[in-house]
Amino acid sequence: GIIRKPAAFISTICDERGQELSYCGVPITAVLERQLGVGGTISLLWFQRELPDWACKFFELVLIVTADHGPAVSGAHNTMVTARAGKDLISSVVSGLLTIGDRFGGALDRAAQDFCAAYDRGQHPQEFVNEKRAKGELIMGIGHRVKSINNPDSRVRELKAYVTSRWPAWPVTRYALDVEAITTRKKPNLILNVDGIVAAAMVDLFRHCQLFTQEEGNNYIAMGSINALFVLGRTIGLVGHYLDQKRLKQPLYRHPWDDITYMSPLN
Ligand code: Q5B
Repeated sequence: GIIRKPAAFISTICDERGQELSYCGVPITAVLERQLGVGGTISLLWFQRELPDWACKFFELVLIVTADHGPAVSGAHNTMVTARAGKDLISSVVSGLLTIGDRFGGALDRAAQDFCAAYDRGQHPQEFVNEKRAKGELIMGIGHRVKSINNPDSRVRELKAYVTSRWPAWPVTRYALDVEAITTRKKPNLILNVDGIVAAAMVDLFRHCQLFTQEEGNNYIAMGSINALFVLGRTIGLVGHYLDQKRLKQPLYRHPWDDITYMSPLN
């Protein structure tokens, strides 16, 4: 009989071979006619299922509120410096993206894992905070350089309002808010930040939309799918900062000497 050559790749999210491109089996014309939008496209290409409208709209809300947070943050700064060094769009955007990590914009996956593990083991939020402190670990999804209870983050307020009005249940988000109530008593800037609220909401989305098993939800978190929302959103802003610097014809950046403390160990 005919022996089929084993395929080098398996792909399960997109098929462009027929007359019409399809995203996870849904023809592109249907994606457009049914107005699935960017949220619905993420739902098909990342999660291989059609998630409910409230979930797709949430993805779009996250993309909007994480798109940019000014020129001073690590990602935008790197992109601007790179653009001003004469580099191209991709190099400049990638140099911004590479700053995303635990402390800046990339705390979502670990925040999701930590909040949901603590919630699942029935740990009181105060014990969770105490345990983190005892281990000398920062709580992912908590804290902000400039936002605080006295200068609230409107992005977090909007996300919280959306989740608490649209989610079938949101116990992990409740847990994260209970943690925030404790940490802000210690320092006003130890708020539930934009990473933290998206992370907790995504755990509740995976668990309560009735379209994922718990194992599937946990796997998507472990794979980095929640950080991916921030990465995708912030890419919009990084492209904006690149274009801005080029449009303004900004010269090569050199950091001023008076803003550097030179300390040689031999002097
Ligand atoms: N302390 C965010 O730090 C920041 C604590 C904590 C317990 C915590 C810090 C942090 C966890 C990671 C996280 C996402 C680095 C942040 C984002 C996107 C962004 C960014 C933008 C955008 C801020 C001072 C004192 C120390 C610390 C204690 C601080 N955080 N304790 N758990 N999580 N958070 N990252 O203000 O006793 O004085 O020694 O790493 O969630 O990135 O806009 O900027 O859209 O672009 O520099 O919003 O919180 O404070 O590190 O000097 O600490 O607070 O132990 O205590 P800060 P530090 P002590 S959202």
